Amino acid sequence: MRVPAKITNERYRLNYHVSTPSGWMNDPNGFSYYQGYYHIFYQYYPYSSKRGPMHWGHYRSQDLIHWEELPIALTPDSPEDDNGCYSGSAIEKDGRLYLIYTGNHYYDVNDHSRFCQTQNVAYSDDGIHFTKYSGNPVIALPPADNSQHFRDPKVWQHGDSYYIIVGSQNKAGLGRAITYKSTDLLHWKYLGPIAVSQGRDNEGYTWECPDLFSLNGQDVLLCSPQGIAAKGKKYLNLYQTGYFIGKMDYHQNQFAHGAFQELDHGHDFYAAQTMLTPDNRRIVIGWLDMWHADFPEQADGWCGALTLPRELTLKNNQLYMKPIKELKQLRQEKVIAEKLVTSSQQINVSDPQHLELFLTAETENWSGNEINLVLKNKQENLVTLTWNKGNNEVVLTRADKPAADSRRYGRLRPKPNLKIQVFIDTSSIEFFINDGELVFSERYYTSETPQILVNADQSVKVNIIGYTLAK
Ligand code: DQQ
Repeated sequence: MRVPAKITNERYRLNYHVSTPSGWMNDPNGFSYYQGYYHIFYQYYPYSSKRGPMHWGHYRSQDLIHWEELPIALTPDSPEDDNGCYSGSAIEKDGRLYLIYTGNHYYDVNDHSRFCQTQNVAYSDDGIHFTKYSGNPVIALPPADNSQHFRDPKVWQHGDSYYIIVGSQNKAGLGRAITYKSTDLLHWKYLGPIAVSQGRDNEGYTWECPDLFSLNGQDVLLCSPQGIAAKGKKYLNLYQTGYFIGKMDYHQNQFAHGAFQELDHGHDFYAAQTMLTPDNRRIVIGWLDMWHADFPEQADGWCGALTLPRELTLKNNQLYMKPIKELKQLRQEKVIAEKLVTSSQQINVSDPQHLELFLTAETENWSGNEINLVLKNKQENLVTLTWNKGNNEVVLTRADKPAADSRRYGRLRPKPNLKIQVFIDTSSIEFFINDGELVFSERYYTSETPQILVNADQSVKVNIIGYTLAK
C-alpha cells in the first residue's frame, strides 16, 4: 500500500490558510455549501510533494475559517480519469451534492502532450463519501472544432436549468469558454462558445478554470488564460487569472464583454473559483502558488496552499477583493494602536508571522514620494510593497526571485489616504490595498522570525493596528 507523503519540517506550514495535509496541492475545486457546511476540494497528490495523478482532497467548514479534513473525495482509478481527476466544481440538487470534474487520460503515460479530457460526475448524500456516476463520462468528447484542451467545468443553476462553462482551446489555437445545458446534471447539451480569445498573445491559447457569475448587476467571466504575453508591467506571471465584465445573453449564448483584467497582482495566485454563500456573498478562493514557482516547501514533504477566502464586489468597472468578515474570529491580541509619525519605523509585534495589520497613511497633503512596507530578515528585504504618490503606482518586490521576475505592479485610483491591510501566515503574505482595489498574494520563505518595517522618504502620519491571529 502506498503511504502519504510525510511532513519532515514544519517551518513553512501555514496556520490559518487551507493547505495540503501533506503531499501536493494545486487548484481549489468544488467550492460550495451543502448541509450546513462550506466544502472546498483541491487538486491533490497525496504520495509526494511533487505533482502526480490528481485526486480531489477535501475539507469542510462551518465558518470558512476552521477547516476539517475529510477523506479523499475522488481518486484517479477509472479508465476516463486514470491520469487525473482534474479541476471542477460542485452543486446541490435535490439534497445531493454533485461534483463535476474533468477526467484526464494520457494515450501514452510517458507522453503528456497527447491526452483525452472528458467531463464526469460524482455524487454524495452526506457530503463525505462520493460515488462516481456509473454513466461516466457525461461528456465524452469535446465539440468538433475543439482541440484536446477541454477541462475545468464550473456548474451553476439559471432558471430551471443547469449550465456548465468549460475551459477550452479551439482548433485555431485560441482560448475560449464553452457552455452546456442540462436538467439533471447527467445529460448535457452543447450550446457553444460564449467568449473567445482575441489572439494568443492578447488573451491566451487555453482558458483554464472559467467561472461565470452575476455581481452587482453585471456578469463576470473569471478565467485563467495560458499564453498571454507580458506587456510592460502587466501579465508578468507565467499564466494569468483575471476576468471580463459584461452581460450574458442566455438566448444567444453570448457574453458581450470588456477587456481582460488581472484579478490579483501578486506572483502567487491562480485557478481561482467562486461560490455564493447562503447570505448571497460572492466569495473567491485561489491557489496561493503559481506553476514554475520554486516551491521550497517541497523539501519538507508538502507543497501548496489556498488564498484566504475573499469577498468580491464590482464597482468602477473592476472587481474588488476583500478578506471575508469571518476572519475577524481569528483575532487575538491587539498589538498596536497608536498614531505615529515615521520615516522608518519597525512594527514591534510578538508574532509577526501570524498577523493581520492595518495601516492608514495620511497622504493627502503629504509632500513625500514613497511609502514602503517591508517584511525582512537579517539578510534582506524579503517582500517590499512600495506606494508612489506621484503616479499612485504600487510595486511589489520579492527578494527570492530573479531580478527580471522580482516585481509586480498595480495602479490605484486617487484617494486621500493610503490603506493597506495585510495578512501574514508563516510563509504567505497577502496585501489588500484601499479596500481591495489592488491585491497582491505572495509566498515568502525564511527560517528566522522576520521583522516588519514601514518607511517613507519624508515623515508621514501612519495609523497602525495589528492583531496576532489564532491558528
Ligand atoms: N490544473 C488542473 C487542470 C487545470 C489546471 C490540473 C490549472 O484541471 O486546468 O491539476 O492549474
